[in-house]
Amino acid sequence: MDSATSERSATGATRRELTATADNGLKIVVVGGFGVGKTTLVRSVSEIRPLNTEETMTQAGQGIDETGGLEGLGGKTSTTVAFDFGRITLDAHNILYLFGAPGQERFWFLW
Ligand SMILES: Nc1nc2c(ncn2[C@@H]2O[C@H](COP(=O)(O)OP(=O)(O)OP(=O)(O)O)[C@@H](O)[C@H]2O)c(=O)[nH]1
Ligand SMILES: [Mg+2]
Repeated sequence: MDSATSERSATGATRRELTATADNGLKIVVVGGFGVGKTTLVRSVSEIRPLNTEETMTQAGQGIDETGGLEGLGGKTSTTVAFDFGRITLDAHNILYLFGAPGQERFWFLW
């Protein structure tokens, strides 16, 4: 990776500036129900430090935001309250922007 166009953030995630030739932005919105792994996906594949809009789930969500079935997956304790955002440079001209929607049914109108 070109050290002139990239740097490591304090968290160790790579920060890459867009190349000067990048002129075509493509977008994918990742949607799906609560806890299916949208945030995990965007975080895993993004070349930039992903936008973090995760907040801790509280008792107010008990009985509404069900984490049943997720116990064996490392324990889900937070949820997306706005949007995930990440980026992948496909080639010199094409940049893929990834958005992850919130999963609760009350946010489905956003999709
Ligand atoms: N083992 C395993 N666990 C996964 C995988 N993908 C996601 N998980 C786990 O499943 C849970 C998914 O959580 P998120 O990525 O926050 O899911 P989300 O769809 O963004 O959830 P909301 O934004 O709250 O709707 C987390 O506990 C992850 O650690 C996977 O491929 N394998
Ligand atoms: Mg999420």
